[in-house]
Amino acid sequence: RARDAELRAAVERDEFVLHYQPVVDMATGAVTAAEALVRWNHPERGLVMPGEFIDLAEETGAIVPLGEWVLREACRQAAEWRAEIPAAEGIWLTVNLSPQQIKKGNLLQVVTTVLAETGFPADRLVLELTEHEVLEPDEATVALLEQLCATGVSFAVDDFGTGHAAINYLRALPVQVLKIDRSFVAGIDESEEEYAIADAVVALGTAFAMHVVAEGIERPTQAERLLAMGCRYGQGFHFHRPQPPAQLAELLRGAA
Ligand code: G
Ligand code: G
Ligand code: MN
Ligand code: NA
Repeated sequence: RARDAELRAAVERDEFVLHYQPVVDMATGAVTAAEALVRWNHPERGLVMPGEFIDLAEETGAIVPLGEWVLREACRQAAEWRAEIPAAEGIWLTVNLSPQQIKKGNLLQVVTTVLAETGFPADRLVLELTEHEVLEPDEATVALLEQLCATGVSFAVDDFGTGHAAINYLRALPVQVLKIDRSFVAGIDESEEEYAIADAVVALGTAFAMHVVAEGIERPTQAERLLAMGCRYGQGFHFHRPQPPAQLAELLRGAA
């Protein structure tokens, strides 16, 4: 309870910051998207990573105001980049959503308001859902995703492959991007079996006409093998680490 109050107070006090991890077109190295990742700039502990507070925030519901802050701040920042940097106009902004935001928050209104306030274009925003949320979506969730989709925003399934989602739901939901979890990428340059599994997942995404993004790419051999499978987009330390806003802006300026 004390830590819940601390988290909520930290949102009020504006103690969170966003870092951004680029997604690249592996054929060209060009940045195609930036994923907003939250960090807590704690007055005593320094920069605290989400692994240390997201689970608690989800349990207590503090993720709802925090998630709204993340969405607003990411759209505000990205709109600023679009105004100043030519290469920023062509990229997508991706923001992680918590299941709580879908179930409890007035998400349609939040997204609509944030886009209107910041001037960030809906068709450049991608909301990342974890596979657990699309596992057995209730009618209200399907309706909400369809309403959001109608505003022009897109959806990505994050950590794909870890939630045992029935692939049937990929057909029922308006999801345009599949992010293959890093656990499926890790061994593809070391084991033929791991390669075959990743290859099948890429084929699945392609069959559903989705953009496929591989996560957690740490070595050039992994990127080469993914490209050979037909997976065009990648994210991982081999390309770029999550970085503070100023550093991402510099990267985008250099791309012009
Ligand atoms: O940033 P890091 O790279 O350590 O992220 C760890 C985890 O925290 C990831 O699974 C990521 O999806 C999650 N995460 C990071 N930022 C956010 C956020 O703004 N909202 C939610 N719900 N999860 C986030
Ligand atoms: O679950 P989600 O994909 O939203 O989380 C992003 C998390 O993955 C962040 O914590 C980020 O630091 C981490 N990450 C990004 N690229 C790599 C990578 O190449 N290797 C590993 N181990 N982690 C990564
Ligand atoms: Mn993500
Ligand atoms: Na992920």
